[in-house]
Amino acid sequence: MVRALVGVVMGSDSDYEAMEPCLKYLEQLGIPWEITVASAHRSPQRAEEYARRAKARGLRVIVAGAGGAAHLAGVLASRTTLPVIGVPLIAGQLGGLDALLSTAQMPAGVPVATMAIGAAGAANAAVLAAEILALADAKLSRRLEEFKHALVAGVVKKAKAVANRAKSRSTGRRGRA
Ligand code: RP5
Repeated sequence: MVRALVGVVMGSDSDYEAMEPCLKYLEQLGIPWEITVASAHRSPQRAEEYARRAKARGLRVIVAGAGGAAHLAGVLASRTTLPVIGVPLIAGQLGGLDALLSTAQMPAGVPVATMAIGAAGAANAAVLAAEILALADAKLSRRLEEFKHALVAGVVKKAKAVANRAKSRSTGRRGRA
């Protein structure tokens, strides 16, 4: 069995779907992960224990996704020297702004690298975790380079598609005249 390097923790099982992009990107980049649920409010001891044992278990980065009054990433960060990446999720009535502020506004000395709200944030948590791990992993660093090249290629493809659409639009207009 491959030992997980990234621990993904969610405040609730209801966060699973929102955090799936994180798992997808970790897999794409070839990074072994594990996932669990621990709530800063409903099970603070479980959250604390997870963070306290994470490094000794071989984890190198923790990703924490939570919605609402999202204190999970901060609580985990208070109990470990591993980098903690927080993903604010949409839960309840405030569209994730509550989770964004709760995750980002940490006191000095206890950093949480806070991502964008929702799917983009979940994906970026995986990419940032990869960038941290790649500092000591040349193969992963190359995979990240490829990943970034693929992003550029995707934009070039979109630019061509848009140019073609615009071209057919102006050709059509000329045809009508
Ligand atoms: C947060 O409250 C969780 O991270 C979740 O986003 C939200 C709602 O949790 P459930 O009531 O669905 O368990 O702690």
